[in-house]
Amino acid sequence: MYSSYMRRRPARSYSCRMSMTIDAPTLQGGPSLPQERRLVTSIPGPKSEALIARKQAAVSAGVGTMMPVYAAAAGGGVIVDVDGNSLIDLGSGIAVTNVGNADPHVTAAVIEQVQRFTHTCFTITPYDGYVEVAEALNRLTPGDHAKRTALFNSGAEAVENAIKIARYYTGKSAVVAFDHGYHGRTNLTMALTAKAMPYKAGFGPFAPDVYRAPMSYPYRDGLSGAEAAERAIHMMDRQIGVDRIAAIIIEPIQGEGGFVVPAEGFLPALQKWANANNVVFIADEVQTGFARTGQMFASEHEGVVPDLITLAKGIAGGLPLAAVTGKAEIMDAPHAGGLGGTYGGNPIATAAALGALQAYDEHDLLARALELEGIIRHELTALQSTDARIGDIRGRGAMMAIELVDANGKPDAALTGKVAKHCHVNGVIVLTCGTDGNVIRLLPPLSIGDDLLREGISVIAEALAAN
Ligand code: PLZ
Repeated sequence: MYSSYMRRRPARSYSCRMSMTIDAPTLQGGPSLPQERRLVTSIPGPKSEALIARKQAAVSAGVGTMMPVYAAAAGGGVIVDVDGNSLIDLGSGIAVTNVGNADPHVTAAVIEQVQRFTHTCFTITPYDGYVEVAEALNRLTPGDHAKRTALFNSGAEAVENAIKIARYYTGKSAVVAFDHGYHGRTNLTMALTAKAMPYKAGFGPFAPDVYRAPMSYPYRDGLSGAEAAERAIHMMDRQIGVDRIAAIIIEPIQGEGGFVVPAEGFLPALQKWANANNVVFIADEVQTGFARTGQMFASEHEGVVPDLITLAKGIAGGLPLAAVTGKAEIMDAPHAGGLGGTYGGNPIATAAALGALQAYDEHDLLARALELEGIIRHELTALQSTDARIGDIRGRGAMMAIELVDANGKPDAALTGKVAKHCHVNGVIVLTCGTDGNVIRLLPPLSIGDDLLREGISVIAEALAAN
């Protein structure tokens, strides 16, 4: 029974504008939560309904929400909502809780730190946790050259800073991103992001001197990695001129753009070209990083050694932290005081990161990501053999997706939306992505169990059968 494991804290109630009160049951999250899909109300239940109404009255309409339920606790492979429904989590809060929600390594480190001090500002009165995270990232990221790290708050902020550093180092200004790329929602990162709706429409003008090169998208373009790289390099040479290009930025596997895995050889060819032309090669591993793909960083699958790498999401078990790590001579180029921010590398977030890094190691989450890939590929391949609407299965590790198409092979966003909705109301959190909105992506926490993962995929199968 729900109440048998629910640990109620002293009753708290929150009164809202309409003087309605809602009990907020406080559960102990983390891996000890029962690992099951269990619906005790319709989705959304009454407590979530009430919160949805309050949200509408209090939160900017520009901030959309995908799931119609409000979270109360999470851990392992489930999120429990305020009505007591337990949902299978195949999203990890967009690839963040790789080590699992409320992982004990993370919560212990946070509690210890939050009781010592919560903030001093690293650029005013520094502390050791920041330095320790920098040392760890310098050690863990690809390449054995001398490295330096700077910490920030979000993926977008890391990307902004990587571009600043690349421009400073090269003395050049043009930046190249790729078709389907996603790099954030700030002004410069909106310029780098490909997709207009919902990220850019109405929010311009955007930062100048940003260009877009063609991506390698094997399912759609049929090109080899070498051919796709030649096409991109030709465009950059002819349309921009290499003597103007400070940096190229690319996700080794595209996230929001549709889990596009470039053809083998594409990334190494771009890296080689960049190195030969004083162009900083930035790998945006915000979504692919931290064991998600079965390597600590996705660049490693093809032996790519980026000049700079941007990191966030999986870095700190759910606390906001981001980083730029890269070659010492590039990272050390800006003048002292040129990089910073009030909260970057906040002590609670760095403590959480050190806890999360322990969890990656102790639970051997690299191996776990590959095991999850095996299960996902097996289940999805079986599904595809009887359903031609699954045009492509792709990804690596616990970052896998299906691209849904109609009878003519065209992207089928309507079907994708219906499949996702079916999953949501049946207790499975799945996310969609893709420039054409026709990709269902699976990003389970690496702490999910085999059976729960299989059950989640079986609900996707039901959703396809019902539509
Ligand atoms: N680079 C590769 O995936 C964030 C965005 C969700 P922030 N992706 C999820 C949304 O709707 O806003 C992302 C990413 C890559 C950069 C970012 C930006 O990271 O931490 O959201 O700023």
